[in-house]
Amino acid sequence: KQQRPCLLWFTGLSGSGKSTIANALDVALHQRGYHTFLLDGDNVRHGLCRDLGFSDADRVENIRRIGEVSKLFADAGLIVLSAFISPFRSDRRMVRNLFPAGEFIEVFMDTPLTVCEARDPKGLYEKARSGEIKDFTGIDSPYEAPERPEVRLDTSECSVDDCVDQLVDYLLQQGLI
Ligand code: GGZ
Repeated sequence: KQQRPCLLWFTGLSGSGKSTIANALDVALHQRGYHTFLLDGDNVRHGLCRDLGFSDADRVENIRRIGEVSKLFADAGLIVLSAFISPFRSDRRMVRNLFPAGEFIEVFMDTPLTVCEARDPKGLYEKARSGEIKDFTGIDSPYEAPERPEVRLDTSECSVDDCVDQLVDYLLQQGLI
């Protein structure tokens, strides 16, 4: 099946739905016969980036490495899905600049902090509020929202299936699939 390599870059707070939507899109694209690769905290922070923590400098290096690896997978012809908080605009711009125009798709998971915090699937927000975890994004570490993302999704308003449909439609419209 014809596809153009590209990078879908999911950015947003912890609990905003990045991994959930990226995983669901990955499945949907596979079912349609496309070749994809998904990068998220589960397969990166335990391996390639296991020496990195959550200081500003470590997050910068985390995103730099993930951007370069994403580029390698795209060069291999794949549709790459990368889901990381990536809180800094300058780092996301750096990754964008690795790609030809139109082949970097910034997907802003714009789920409100209040909703992310209420979900708190791993209890991390509670720990951040109590001071047990320091430098937690949205609590005591910044998140710089994208100004002009290609796609904006709010999982407090939109079901997983609707979010996936929006992304598939975007890829079709752009002629990437
Ligand atoms: C933010 C943290 C932190 C701190 C641990 N701040 O919801 P999760 O648990 O499963 O996903 C979060 C993940 C964030 O890693 P990223 O590589 O995406 O971050 S970044 O792009 O900023 O480099 C969260 C967990 O790690 N986690 N401590 N202090 N998230």
